[in-house]
Amino acid sequence: MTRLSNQTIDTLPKGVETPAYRRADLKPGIVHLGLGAFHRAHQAVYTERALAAGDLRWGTVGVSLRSPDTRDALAPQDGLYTVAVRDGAGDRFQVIGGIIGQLVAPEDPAAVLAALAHPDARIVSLTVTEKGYCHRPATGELDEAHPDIVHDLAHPNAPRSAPGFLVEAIRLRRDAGLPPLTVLSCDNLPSNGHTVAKVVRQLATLRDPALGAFVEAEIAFPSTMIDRIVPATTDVDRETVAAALGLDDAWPVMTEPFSQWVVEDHFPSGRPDWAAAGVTFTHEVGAFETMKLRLLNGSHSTLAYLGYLAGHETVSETMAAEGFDALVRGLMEDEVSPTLPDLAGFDLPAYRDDLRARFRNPALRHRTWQIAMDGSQKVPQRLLGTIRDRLASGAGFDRLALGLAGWMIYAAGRDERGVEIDVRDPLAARLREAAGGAATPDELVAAYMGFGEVFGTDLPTSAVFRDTVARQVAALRENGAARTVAGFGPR
Ligand code: CS2
Repeated sequence: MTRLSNQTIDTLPKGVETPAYRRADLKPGIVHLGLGAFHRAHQAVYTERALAAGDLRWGTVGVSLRSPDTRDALAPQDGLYTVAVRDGAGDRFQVIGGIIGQLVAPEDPAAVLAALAHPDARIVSLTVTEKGYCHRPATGELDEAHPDIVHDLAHPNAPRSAPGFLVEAIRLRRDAGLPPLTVLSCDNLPSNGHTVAKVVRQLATLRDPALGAFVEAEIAFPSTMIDRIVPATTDVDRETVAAALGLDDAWPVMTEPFSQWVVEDHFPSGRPDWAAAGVTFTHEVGAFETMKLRLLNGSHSTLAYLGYLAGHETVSETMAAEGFDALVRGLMEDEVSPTLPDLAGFDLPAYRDDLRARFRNPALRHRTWQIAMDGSQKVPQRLLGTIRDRLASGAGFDRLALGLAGWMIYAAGRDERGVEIDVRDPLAARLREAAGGAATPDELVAAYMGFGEVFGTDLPTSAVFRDTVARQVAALRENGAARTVAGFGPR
């Protein structure tokens, strides 16, 4: 079948939305690090609406920091790709035109730096996942021993890490007298703007204290809350899109109708009119971030680990299994919501109900294994922060502890049938080794307490924390995830 491209886009069926502007006129105002599915289903869609409104300064040059796969898929399509929005009412398709370049950093770091130092560039945004910031999850500090940071300090002009590219780009633009870039993190991190600011400032200072001072004084790092569920694309998805378009798209992205982007409005060098595209600008981003990370992502990780161990492949399948919806409802209402900051006028019960409905969306095959990735980088902000607040108030946290216990058993590397789990995590080997010597639930919890980069120094010294989690580990080991969750009882 013919490939989607500039030459074939005019053959698309009427019902497929296409770029409402002349692509050749786009300027490279945005450089995005981490050209993955989430960015292409989220920020790129908001930016597409801003481009359609006529402001063509905001084309995006996409950068892959690791793999050439996205570039190999999109380059033959002139950067065009399909967003497929799906729910019980069927699929709706939009072809996005705002990605005007696709770079692969390991192949040509100089090309990435040239895009970041381009006179038209004003924003560098990131979706590099939690592990892409080379930080210590428990504290947010730069991990100076991280192999990529060690490399970037030795080879600052040919960086590998996101912080390395950001620091070198800031230096190049400063020395060329160009307007400073706004650095816009779009990853699921608490106070993501402050997190990326801290690692960039620390790395810049290690290179040159004057550069660190320049970052402090001149670079804006607005925080954001991002939300859209975007499962990994499968070959069946590609067939579905090809049948709808009548053209092959090597890497469409599949997503839900819901989308939300809450952004701190701090863009000294300008930004697209994202507000007209549906983005919420507020100074209360932190409250939205905490709410979303703890309610959505905390529940997601709980469903991922317990669902995987119970033998369920997807989130919707897990939600349909006995006890899981009640577990998530109780987690959200009884354990997480009391820890959330007050958001005046916000309908929290409705938000919780919407989250559970989104998890149940049968049209999205969101794999538990996909969400289970990088747990060591996720549980600090998704579960541990909430547990700390519950401990401080003397309140119970059995459901949170069950989700954490699920991760501990998952990360040990074997499922309930003794089959090895393909655990993807920067700390996977060390976690598996630590768990290997633990015979009892108490020993397993104690083994993980040695990971200060995940648990910090406070939780390992809390007997209430260790005992509560060990109790849930014991329940999972004795009864399995399915029976333990079912036995948790109604919310
Ligand atoms: C998921 C998130 O893979 C994961 O860890 O929990 O990608 C989740 O789908 C998004 O944060 C939803 O906004």
